Amino acid sequence: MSNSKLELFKRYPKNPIITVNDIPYSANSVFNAGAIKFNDQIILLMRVEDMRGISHLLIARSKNGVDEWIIDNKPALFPEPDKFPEEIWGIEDPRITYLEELKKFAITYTAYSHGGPLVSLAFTEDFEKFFKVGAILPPEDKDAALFPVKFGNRWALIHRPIISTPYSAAHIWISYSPDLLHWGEHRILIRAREGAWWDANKIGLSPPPLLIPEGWIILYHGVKRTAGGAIYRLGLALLDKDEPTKVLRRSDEWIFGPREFYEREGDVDDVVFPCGWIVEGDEVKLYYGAADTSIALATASLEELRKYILNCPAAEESKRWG
Ligand code: BMA
Repeated sequence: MSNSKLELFKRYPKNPIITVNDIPYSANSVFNAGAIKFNDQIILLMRVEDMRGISHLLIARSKNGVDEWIIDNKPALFPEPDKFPEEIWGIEDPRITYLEELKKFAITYTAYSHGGPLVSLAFTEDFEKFFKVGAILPPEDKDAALFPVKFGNRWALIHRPIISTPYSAAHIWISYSPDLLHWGEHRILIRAREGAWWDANKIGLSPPPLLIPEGWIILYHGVKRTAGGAIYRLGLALLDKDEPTKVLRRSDEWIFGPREFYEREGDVDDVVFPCGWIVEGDEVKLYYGAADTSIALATASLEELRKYILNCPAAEESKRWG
């Protein structure tokens, strides 16, 4: 059970907000959606798993980001293995970042290739037409999102190479690029902890980094393996504003985890998996996949999130149990 006294993110009482029954064609599930505000509407780029088990991305739009979703009747982005062989088993888990300098939205998503999952990139200016760049990092790699700005003339990408093995844990990495295509300067950004921790052995970025005056807020998922299966929960970190390779703070405790029936039971039990959040005034709307089955919403005060992360242990200290 997560700490019930501290509730930074409050669930929308009518969760889940979108289920497979809302999809206008036959599908198995709808979950893990990227989110962005565009033309006074909130857009969700939702992962839909079809009845073969292969995923594509479908758009839902709403004025208030809560209800009255208008859902497209055909996918925005779908696997095109003829042109992009790495998409043979589907495309999943999009994160959207607006790149002011290019006046384009960048979508980083997981392509499921014969060699395992990898990071792919696409652009759009209007959420009508999309331009796929293709794979930007080889397998195994996923949970990637771009920062919206450059750091000293380089773009920065957070991602999670390597699925954990008995010999190595899956940590969150950061890499840099001059052109969004060629990536280097790879290094570990946030380490998975070890042993009994909620974020032991396998972690990954959830939505894209969120800027506050003190730095970039990172919301990440930690996967705890238990005899009953894995539990996906969420924690926070803070990165330096100008040098995002520097981790300033990290929460010891998870701040959100599966609790309600729609998070605890589904195609994959005990999963909360956000790929997008939106800030409007002081409200942060977090869109998360629930149990790999539906999409749910939770909201937080940005000021409370800020206070919470600023009171978390400095990164050095929080390694003490790791
Ligand atoms: C992760 C990703 C997510 C999924 C989660 C739980 O590895 O594949 O798409 O929601 O596992 O199954």
